[in-house]
Amino acid sequence: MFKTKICELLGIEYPIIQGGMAWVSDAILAAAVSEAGGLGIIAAGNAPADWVENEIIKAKEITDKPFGVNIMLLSPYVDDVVDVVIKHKIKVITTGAGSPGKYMDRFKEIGAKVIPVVASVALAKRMEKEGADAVVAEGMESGGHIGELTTIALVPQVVDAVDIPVIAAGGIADGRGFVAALALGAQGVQMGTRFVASVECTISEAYKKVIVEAKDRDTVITGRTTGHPVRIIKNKLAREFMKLENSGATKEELEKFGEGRLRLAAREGDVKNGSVMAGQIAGLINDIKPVSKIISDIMREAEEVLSNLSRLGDR
Ligand code: TUI
Repeated sequence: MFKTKICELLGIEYPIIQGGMAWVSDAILAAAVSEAGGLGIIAAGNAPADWVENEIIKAKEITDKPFGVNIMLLSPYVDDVVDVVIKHKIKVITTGAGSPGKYMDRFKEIGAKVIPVVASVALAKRMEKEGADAVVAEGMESGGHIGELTTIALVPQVVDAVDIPVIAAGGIADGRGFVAALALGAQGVQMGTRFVASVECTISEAYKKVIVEAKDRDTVITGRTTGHPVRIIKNKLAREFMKLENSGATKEELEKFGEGRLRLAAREGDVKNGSVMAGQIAGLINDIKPVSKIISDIMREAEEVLSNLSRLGDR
């Protein structure tokens, strides 16, 4: 019922993509999402290339279905990570936190579908011109590094500006969000926070618990002064970071303070002193479910939403 151009482009059953989240999206999560009919994505984040290569090998052992790799363009290892995805002929490459322009030709040479994550119309248009196969239009409701626009404002503007398929991200975690994204003209959705609260996600149980317990206003944006605004859960680290930021700390001091904090929360379970990146939709997420159930629930809810909409005018 919800087969879209994105399903065709990526060879997947449902137009649901799992966001590439540093320290979260590993082979196990990505393979589970692909096995369930969506597109799983391994996130390179700031990890060295050999970690990425290992995860690619592991994912191939778990699933024969297509999966992708997300390249975080601010990573110090970005050039080596690009070499690894080329070597393994990864079928879908998404990028974040910058423009992948200079790598585009090499990605296209291996036949990869290239899907940059964009937060503006200008970058979406530039990506289309440079050969992108689709874009993820990511609103500022998302967790992690974000742009300025909300999903509901950004997505239709990107849809009107480009001819390639658009995938909506930011603030989506259920069938209502999924249908809303399609109503805005998107051909699919990318979700991050929803998949963090999954059985297969290998991060600390403490991190998942924070998301399940989060309420609507529990996230804040930190790092605006560094030029890299990041949405995280309001905790001790967030308060300390904001205090430092308000006291006029330099970009270098703030970066030093923030170093290693995501790993601390995601892998060591220190959700007080660590950075718990999550989207605003965390407040809607109240349970930890298997990935396959997350996807099947969304598809069932989406059908219900459509059928309710079609009866809106009835008396
Ligand atoms: O990349 C993300 N989300 C992320 S990356 C990340 S790791 C990190 N941690 C701390 C600081 C910085 C990164 C955690 N979450 N989402 C995709 C995304 N890309 N959102 C916004 C952008 C973006 C922003 C500016 C893309 C391009 C851009 O400018 C490029 C240009 O040349 O205009």
